[in-house]
Amino acid sequence: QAYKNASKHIAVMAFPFGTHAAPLLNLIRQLSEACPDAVFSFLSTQQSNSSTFPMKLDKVKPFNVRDGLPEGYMFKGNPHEPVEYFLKAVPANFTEVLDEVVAETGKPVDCLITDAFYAFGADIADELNIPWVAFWTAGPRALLVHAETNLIRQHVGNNGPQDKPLDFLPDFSGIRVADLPAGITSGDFNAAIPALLHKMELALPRAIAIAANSYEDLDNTVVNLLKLRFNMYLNVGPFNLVSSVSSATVDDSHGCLDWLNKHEPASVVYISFGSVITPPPHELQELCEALEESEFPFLWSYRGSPEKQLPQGFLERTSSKGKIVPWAPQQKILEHPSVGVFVSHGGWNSILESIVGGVPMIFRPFFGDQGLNTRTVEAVWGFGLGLEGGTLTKGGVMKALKMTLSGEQGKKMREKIGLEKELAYNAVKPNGSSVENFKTLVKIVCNKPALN
Ligand code: U2F
Repeated sequence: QAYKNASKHIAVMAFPFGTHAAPLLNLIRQLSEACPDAVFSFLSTQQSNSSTFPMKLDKVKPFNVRDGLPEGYMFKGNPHEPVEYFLKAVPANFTEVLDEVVAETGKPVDCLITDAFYAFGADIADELNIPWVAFWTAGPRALLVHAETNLIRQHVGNNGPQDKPLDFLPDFSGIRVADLPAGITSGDFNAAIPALLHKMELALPRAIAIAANSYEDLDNTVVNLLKLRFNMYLNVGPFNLVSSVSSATVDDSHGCLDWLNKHEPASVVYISFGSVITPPPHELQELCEALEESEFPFLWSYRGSPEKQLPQGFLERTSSKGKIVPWAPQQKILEHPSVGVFVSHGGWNSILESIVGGVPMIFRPFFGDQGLNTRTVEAVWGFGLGLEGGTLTKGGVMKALKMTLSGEQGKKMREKIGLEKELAYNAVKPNGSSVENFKTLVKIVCNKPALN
């Protein structure tokens, strides 16, 4: 029925790993509200759809595509493995389902929106003679280093000196070769993800627009470079502020917010390494020792089984100081006045949420954009710290906690991130930059002016 009455059919192809599909669905729900006569077919894997689709939506319909895993596949802990299998199945797994949807509904596709990772979006859109909109889920700086991979390789060569600053790019003098994602100047360029991102570099200039989960004032010099590079680069975030969707679904079944209510302002360490990573055992050991010895109260969203994986007796010994939960309402936690610092892996969504909460950060980056995000927050924006040596050590964590929670530097960071928070709020006010950019996106996708 939704298809029969719709004046437009928009196909959406999500990347079903990490926190990619959720912000894309978030954007699509906003678009659906702004274009009520359009129907959206949202294609992702079954596992991704079942965790991202909160409920049945009238005009946004999920469709499952093959995940490419061999029969009987058992996950053994390497998060890149399912991604590699999946990437062998694209784009056929998407196009076969899209063809079925079109055949069954009789509604040809008018516009294609994909995760920016999918260079094949450009080919599918060309074949169907429709516009392609790419959605970038990470920060502007990470997009720029992928867009400028060739230039960066020309300047630093392959496997060049790790401490060389990237000062040939505007506002990059604080960023070093070592901070770049693998596959730009080092690592295996032919591995699945670097190859995917290189294809993305070549295809993105063909997108009619790139929409991103950020806002104009965050990294403005870089944003301006992206605008010169692409047909249209539109910051339409941060979604954690724009969306009426995510804040409505706060699940605090573990009582984190009540627990935080019992603590002093800016005193608690919140820890989460996102949706993909669990740090290796020896680093967990060091982190636990640092928490135990420094005695700051902590709230830890822990992926895994803390009883088995954390040092013996740690849970009992820290039970009056710490709370460990399997999943937490992160945005609400970061907005709680008791939280003083966020220890994370440097995922983009976490950084945006920390900005909106006004909470300084400490990073242990693992892969992809995380090293670049860490260095950007530390050296360019000044409201967070990377750890000495880049990994979790007892001494390094204790020093960073002390600096951010009780030192002068922590105070300065809090002031700086407070200013950034204001800019984020300004972007989403009526007539704010993200709101205006969203209207432009609506015109492109729905081919008509946005409803106000
Ligand atoms: C990949 O990111 P991740 O999923 O590992 O990490 P984030 O971008 O920080 O997103 C984690 C999200 O999960 C939420 C949290 C964030 O929205 O609020 N969450 C929560 O609600 N409760 C919890 O207990 C724990 C987390 C990738 F690994 C990164 O490098 C990229 O930057 C990112 C975006 O492309 O995708």
